[in-house]
Amino acid sequence: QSIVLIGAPVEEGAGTAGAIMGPAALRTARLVATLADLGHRVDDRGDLMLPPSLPTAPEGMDRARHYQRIAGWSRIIADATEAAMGQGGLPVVLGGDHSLSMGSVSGVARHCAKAGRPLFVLWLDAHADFNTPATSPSGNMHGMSAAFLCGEPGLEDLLGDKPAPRLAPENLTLFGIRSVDRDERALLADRGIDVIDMRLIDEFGVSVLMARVIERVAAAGGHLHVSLDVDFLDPSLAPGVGTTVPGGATYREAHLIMEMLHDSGLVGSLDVVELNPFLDDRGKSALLLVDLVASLFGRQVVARGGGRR
Ligand code: DIR
Ligand code: MN
Ligand code: MN
Ligand code: MN
Repeated sequence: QSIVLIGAPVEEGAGTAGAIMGPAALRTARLVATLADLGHRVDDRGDLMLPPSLPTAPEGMDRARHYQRIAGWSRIIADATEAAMGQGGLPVVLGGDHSLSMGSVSGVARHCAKAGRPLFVLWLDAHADFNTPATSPSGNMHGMSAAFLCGEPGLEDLLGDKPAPRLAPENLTLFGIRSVDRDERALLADRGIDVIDMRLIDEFGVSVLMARVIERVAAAGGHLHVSLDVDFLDPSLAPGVGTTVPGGATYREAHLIMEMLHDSGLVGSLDVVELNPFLDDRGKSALLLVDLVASLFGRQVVARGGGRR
């Protein structure tokens, strides 16, 4: 199976500019060679480009900043992940801010629906990204992507005439969460979203909590999409992101998660989002991300044998 790299230099979903440089920084940090050295076939498709003619915004979209551009991006990104999966590839979308997941996961969801496979999403993030245009205090669409995917109201025209099936809210796990807005918190509770916040991680450890997520996907024979937001990591490790939040995942927690995901054999698609090279410290965050992706794709300290353990 090929790993299909899809650059998505979208930055209008975030409040701070700079994520447009994310795909370039990940390539500079040797993402392609690193994956190839692990024995993978890597198909780097370069960066997507926003078409010059953008979708029009429905009435009242002023609460979703840069709606037209995000809608344009979402459509081409969804088509790209769906196509990659249709060709038997494993799409890795290089961001770009987290609004790109509205597109990437939608394309994956379309493929899974055709294949009759239930879709699960693991959202590694400091934030819940569960705002809607009505609840968002900022209007930044990178804070709305998880809610959009679960079918929350306000953005139903985003994908135009090729909408995607909604993600079942019970198949979404938010992991690493430590910053949630007031109305967003109420919505999460009401929808019964599985929220693994930092308190749970401190009490039980990532190993037990991740094993639970993996077991659920395995039992359902599901496809697991992983959406990795840089701010999931502690800001001391990964300063290259516009929305740092103290108390993030440690180096060892993050690698353990990636190693467990690799061993599960369940991950079929990935987003790496919110890297802002303009804010980074000599490429430190980009290099860490490439190391984490390497762990997800099989790098290990000593050979432990393949497959699920
Ligand atoms: C905040 C920040 N919850 C918002 N969100 C994100 O603007 O909706 N920051 N995603 O990375
Ligand atoms: Mn398939
Ligand atoms: Mn996010
Ligand atoms: Mn975040």
